[in-house]
Amino acid sequence: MLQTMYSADGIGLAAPQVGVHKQVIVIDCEPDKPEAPPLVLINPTIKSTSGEVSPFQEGCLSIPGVYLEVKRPEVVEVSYRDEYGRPQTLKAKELLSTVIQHEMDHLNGVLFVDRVENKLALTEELVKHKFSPKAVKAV
Ligand code: GNR
Ligand code: NI
Repeated sequence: MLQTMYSADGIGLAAPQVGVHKQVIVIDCEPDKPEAPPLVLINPTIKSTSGEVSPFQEGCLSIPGVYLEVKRPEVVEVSYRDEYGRPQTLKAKELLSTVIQHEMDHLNGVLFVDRVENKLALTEELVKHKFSPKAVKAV
């Protein structure tokens, strides 16, 4: 999964995106920094989220070229097991918080386009990137 994420120039990847039906996500928000190792989150659960939400321009390797604003809680606290099977918790904000929530959505079959509030912008962006009329109509 890390290889796939790095070769696709992604900063996160969820197992279902590569046909693996497991609760596993990998994240590396700073791929150019060797001192910041990638995160592996197994069976992640959200312990808490902040009341404050903030907008962030999101993209997804499963919907190439499409970038749209999504509002999500600013801070998220997650429990998970790392690649060694050790229980961990992590409190994230900013980009990491966004990516954790984006990846955890994938584990539940939710894509960021499902969370886009501006439906007009969504339709326009999907048409622009040649997604099928059926995919657009389902919006
Ligand atoms: O590479 C990715 N970048 C990104 C940018 C903003 C918000 C979320 C992401 S995740 C995405 C990789 C991906 O699709 N993971 O599921
Ligand atoms: Ni994605």
